[in-house]
Amino acid sequence: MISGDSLHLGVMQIVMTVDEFMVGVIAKNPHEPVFHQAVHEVVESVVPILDAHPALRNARIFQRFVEPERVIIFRVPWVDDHGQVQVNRGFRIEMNSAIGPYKGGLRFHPTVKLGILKFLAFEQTFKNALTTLPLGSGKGGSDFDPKGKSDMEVMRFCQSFMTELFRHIGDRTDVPAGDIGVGGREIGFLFGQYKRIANEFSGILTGKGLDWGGSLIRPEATGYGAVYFADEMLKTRGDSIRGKTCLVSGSGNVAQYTIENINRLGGRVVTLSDSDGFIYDKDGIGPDKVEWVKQLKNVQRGRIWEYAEHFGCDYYKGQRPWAVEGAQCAFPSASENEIDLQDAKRLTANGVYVVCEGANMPTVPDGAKHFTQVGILYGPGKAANAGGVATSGLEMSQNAGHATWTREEVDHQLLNIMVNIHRNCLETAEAYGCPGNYVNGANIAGFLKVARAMLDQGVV
Ligand code: NDP
Ligand code: 2IT
Repeated sequence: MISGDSLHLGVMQIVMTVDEFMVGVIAKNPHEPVFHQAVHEVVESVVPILDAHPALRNARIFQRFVEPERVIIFRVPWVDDHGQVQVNRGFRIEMNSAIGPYKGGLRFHPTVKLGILKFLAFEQTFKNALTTLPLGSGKGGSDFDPKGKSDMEVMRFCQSFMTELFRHIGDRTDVPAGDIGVGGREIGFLFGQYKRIANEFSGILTGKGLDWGGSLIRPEATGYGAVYFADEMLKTRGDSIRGKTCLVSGSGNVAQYTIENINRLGGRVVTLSDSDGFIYDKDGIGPDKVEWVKQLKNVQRGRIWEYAEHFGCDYYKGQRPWAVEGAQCAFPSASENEIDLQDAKRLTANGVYVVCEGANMPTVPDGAKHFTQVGILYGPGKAANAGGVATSGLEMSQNAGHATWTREEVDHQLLNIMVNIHRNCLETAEAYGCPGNYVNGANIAGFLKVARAMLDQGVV
């Protein structure tokens, strides 16, 4: 029930189709195709809700969803190891604070632009609502490329980035974390500079080191959570991840812990990738090999072809792993739009019937429609990868209570949260006439929670 249905705003009922709405979004946000893509998918899901609740349309709730509360863009100058001045651009999108402080990661990658961060911040609104924790939404980052930079260059960049960002964040205002290109090393440098210039030790970032306020299981959480979500989807068909052969893309944080959890739950992973290509290890990437990958990627910062050389398996340069035969599950865990329509068709033709998104929006819209039409178990990123930000929420709770929970305690809470998100998506999809459609379930459930809060709080 939407409490504001009887609220009189003194306006005629506003009626708008998906297409009319998108014309306005595109005109107002030109050159931001991934932002348009993310908005289009959600607006398709929520139009029936807007039709059913005039209070939401009349309060222009969805128009407010697509307009960030605040966008900060800033210059990030730094000096490289050759004494040359470099200039990057920094961003923070403070998207929606209806249900909690802005919360979402920082991405450092040369492709970062305003539109990419707006799509990620928009997705974060629904994802964070699904966690059941009091987390608003945000995203930030820079077009800085950490690849090939020395630790000292990364440190100088992070210090310059935080020298501007620090005035906008706070443990009850905006709490960034990691994303592509931002892991434990970067969070450490960012935290050190914040503490130095703010003269304050507080939980202004998540993904912190265990010795200085971090939470056990936060590094593992996104990957572990995606596998828990896949297992829940399989349970609806009396099945489980045990014995399944899985395709994983990426080889960073999300991919590494996705494989670790698939191994823990008795499945087997045969692929890994980076932006240069993928490896196919028909013997499976067991626990020892996962440790080797962590060393390669997180310490030596090497490339995935080195895995093929070391373990003597196949490497496919410039390709993605979606044509590999003999798998039942796929966990895209690298980047947006990494599964196109042809990949999606090939996956299902080869017998894959679980696609569980560790990455944000890794499937193009036609690919996602294909998965829904053929009726496979398709878990969209904003539900399936919510374990990362949820465990960030658990890190914030521990910081606020000056507490440190055990590994088992945090993992147990993560599992519970993923089970609840799964149930919420499934029940919402059922209630709104599209049983088994996790895309609509996630969009509608996330939307309703934030929309109700916005109605309660008036026109802000
Ligand atoms: P990492 O930086 O740790 O790893 C990213 C991986 O993806 C690397 O293997 C990278 O390869 C590959 N990659 C990046 N861009 C591309 C591209 N354009 N094409 C092919 N491969 C690419 O990042 P994460 O593992 O943290 O993030 C992966 C995905 O998961 C992203 O979509 C992120 O938004 C999402 N996510 C992350 C969460 C987290 O907690 N970290 C939480 C929820 C979602 P290379 O080294 O060659 O660049
Ligand atoms: O996309 C995401 O959810 C993240 N990168 C994690 C955000 C967070 O605040 O932990």
